[in-house]
Amino acid sequence: MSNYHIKHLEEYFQVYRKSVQNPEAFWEEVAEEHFFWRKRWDRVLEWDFTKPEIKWFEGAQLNITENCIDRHLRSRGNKTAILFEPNDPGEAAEHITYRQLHERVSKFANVLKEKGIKKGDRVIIYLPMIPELAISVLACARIGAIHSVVFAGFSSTALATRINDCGAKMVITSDGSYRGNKTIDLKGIVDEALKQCPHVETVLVAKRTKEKISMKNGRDHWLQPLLDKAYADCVAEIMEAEDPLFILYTSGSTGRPKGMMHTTAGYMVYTAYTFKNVFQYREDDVYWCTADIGWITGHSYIVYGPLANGATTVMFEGAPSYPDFGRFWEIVQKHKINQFYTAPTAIRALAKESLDFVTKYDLSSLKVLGTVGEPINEEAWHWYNDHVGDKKCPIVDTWWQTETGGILISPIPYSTPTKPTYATLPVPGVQPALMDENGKEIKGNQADGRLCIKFPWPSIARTIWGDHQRYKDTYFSAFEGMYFTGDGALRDEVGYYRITGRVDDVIIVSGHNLGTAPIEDAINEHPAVAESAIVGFPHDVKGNALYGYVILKETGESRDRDNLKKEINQMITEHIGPIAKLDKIQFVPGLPKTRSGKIMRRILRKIASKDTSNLGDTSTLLNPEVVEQIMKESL
Ligand code: 7RM
Repeated sequence: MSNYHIKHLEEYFQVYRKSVQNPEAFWEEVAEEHFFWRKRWDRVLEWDFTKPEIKWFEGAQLNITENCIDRHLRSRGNKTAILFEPNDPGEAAEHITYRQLHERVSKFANVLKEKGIKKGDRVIIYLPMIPELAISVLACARIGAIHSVVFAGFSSTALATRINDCGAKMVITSDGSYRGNKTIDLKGIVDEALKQCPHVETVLVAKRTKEKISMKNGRDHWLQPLLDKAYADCVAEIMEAEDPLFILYTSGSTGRPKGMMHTTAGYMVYTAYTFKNVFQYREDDVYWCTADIGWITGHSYIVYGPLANGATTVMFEGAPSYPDFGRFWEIVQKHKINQFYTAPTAIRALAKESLDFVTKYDLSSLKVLGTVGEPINEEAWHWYNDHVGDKKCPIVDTWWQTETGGILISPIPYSTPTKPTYATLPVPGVQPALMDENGKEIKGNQADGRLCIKFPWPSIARTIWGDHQRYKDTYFSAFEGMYFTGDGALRDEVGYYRITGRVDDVIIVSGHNLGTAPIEDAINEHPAVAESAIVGFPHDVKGNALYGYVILKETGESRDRDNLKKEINQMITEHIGPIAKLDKIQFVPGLPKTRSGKIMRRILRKIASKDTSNLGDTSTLLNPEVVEQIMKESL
């Protein structure tokens, strides 16, 4: 029996038991057998959740790109590593073999070096889903630079905040991007952002749309001519196990985004291990995750996890609705996809369209279907199972977070019997706990509480960049000695977990985590706005949509309301991005507040979801009369 590849349920239970009885021996065995180390570790694990401090494989030396690329060259040199499918179905797909990937990453790494990037420097990557995105990520890792990918749908303000927060010297971008029938001027967004970022010395620009853009002399360089001149070999920087690999920003419930910092060895071991088991990847399979590399799902399960296993991983530039709603299934047929991993919001959007878009294509290559990002509702689960998987493909409902680096709760296909809406059982090495309001663990099956993890797993984020105190406060202070996820969960009679959703002020819209605070900050910048509060309400495609309650200043009272609504959404688009736009905006005379001045979002949430039969205790409100009025005028 191998710990590395679970093939049936008894094996899962055996492996799981071993993994919690002796986590260090368990992960040591996985690390030993499946990776290439320049130097072996001295200690497998050192941890203290009260500080908090977590170190895996201390003393080990490695480079993650040697594990993702070089060590496959001999046996898989001509195998496709990255299969790029462009936005436009008329443009040819590109197969990048492991050998070609080695050359392209090496050249790119040499360009980074030539432009003065050294180990430990931060590099912001703001690119669409084109091969240069994965290649630049790997090129950073090759030389020990810390990459921070910013999703190319974010606005210039959001980009500038992230550039400044991590102190990046370089930005990698493209002239523009394609998505569906739209062309976006990415370089223009970067130029706007950089007005606020004096420390950026270099901008590398990949050519994609060939639109005319402006290049700033001395700062901006076209990528291709530099690559053409670069050496095709680049010795990998030797990294310590706990050296930072990347920073990825995620929204918090308050204020600034949190730069989650992941380190090298543990992240590599865990993403590789979970990729192999959760997707049951076999040598000649073609695996496709539809996420963008700008999110953690793309980092762990498009780039690092698959490549560490020598897999063929698909990168799709486009949208599920372009040129029509059959695009995903056309790609599945075209590339004979074996594992397909997407988000519930995409499934719901496609399920609303004619079934012909699905039945038109041959989906018989599919073996495993996955979902991630938010709870999947029963209807969407069945549609996915019946029409995409033809009832033959296990659905892996994978629960995890930017902070966890990899999948923590998920069925293992062909081992764990699935159950709609349940993420089911913890991955080996993961020890979940449900906590009650008093901070006590609820033992036994059949429980409902806040989801915590009791013991470190190798890919847990090690800190928030530049703010360790916030890391401690956010994740390790709510429940003593535990990592708190921010999610609520149920456990059924056999111990299966069902994630019920966020219990903090993060709202998941179409699978994107949005903190309420940054959106409110953006709205409040509008000159006519005095104060605002955002809540989520159920939406049949997006999962949640945003409902904004806005108090106008006296000067705003006379303004046309429809124009104001447009301007408010415009503010949000500029500060955060179009994904954070409000579906409904209600102008209110006041917001329900506690005596300590905290907005009672619970009440606003109920009004927004038209569930006002029982508003709960409003006696602690400073201004109970405002609730009546908000209810009367609600949308
Ligand atoms: C991977 C990712 C994290 C939050 C998390 C949950 C929610 C993710 C599921 C899920 C129910 C799932 N990272 N979430 N997966 N909820 N079932 N299978 O999405 O940092 O962007 O979001 O997403 O609330 O805390 S993330």
